[in-house]
Amino acid sequence: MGRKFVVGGNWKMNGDKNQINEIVNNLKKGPLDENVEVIIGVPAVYLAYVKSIVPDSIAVAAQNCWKVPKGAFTGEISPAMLKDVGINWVILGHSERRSIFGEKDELVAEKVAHALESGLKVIACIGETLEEREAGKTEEVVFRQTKALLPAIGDKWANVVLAYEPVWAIGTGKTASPQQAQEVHSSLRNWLSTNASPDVANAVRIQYGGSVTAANCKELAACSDIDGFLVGGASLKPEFVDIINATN
Ligand code: G2H
Repeated sequence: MGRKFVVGGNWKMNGDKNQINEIVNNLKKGPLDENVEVIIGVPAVYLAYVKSIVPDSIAVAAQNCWKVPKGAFTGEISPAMLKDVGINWVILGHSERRSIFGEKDELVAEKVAHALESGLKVIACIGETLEEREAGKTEEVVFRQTKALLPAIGDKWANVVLAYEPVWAIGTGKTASPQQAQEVHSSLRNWLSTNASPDVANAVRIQYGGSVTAANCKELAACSDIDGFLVGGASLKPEFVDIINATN
């Protein structure tokens, strides 16, 4: 199938210069599997600093951006600004943006569209809450969130990674079992085959996110439709190297 494994770190609102130096030194020490694409999602204020100290083989991502190039949007940053400081990736639609900051599917789609138009690559996050899962609505929610992205992505699927992150597994220590994750990834791929195209479904990389650790990553990585991880808490720790190397 040839989908390159892709592991993202999402530091969220964590880290200071000392900790960042430690994390980056640890990544430099590795060794990291050269066949894995690595992207670290960094708080906005540290993006340029991190970019200046990581090897080029590690991409740096913003954790959010706004939907127009510039203007009176106090506190926001644009894809053009990210590109200007050498940042080529952005994480959009993370469940914390959706639940804490009220981002709806439509806004996430607008951000994704503008980020892609501006030449950024996007990790687009989707996933259901515990309530939705227990109500049997996992697929309905994940398909709805993805459907909103289709016109935003258009023909730019090569610049998109999807991250399936069941909200009940985020930062809770509860990981989706490999079977649970594989089931959603596989049905999402089938849905994409019908609603985007078979080529898109076959080529798009779908990361799993939600309490991924060195202890559970290998089993998850062995699932045929899991093409990488988006890692929160563990991306701040030395075990992130083991997660990057999960397919070895
Ligand atoms: C999900 C994940 C990173 P964690 O939010 O995107 O966080 O691994 O801490 O559950």
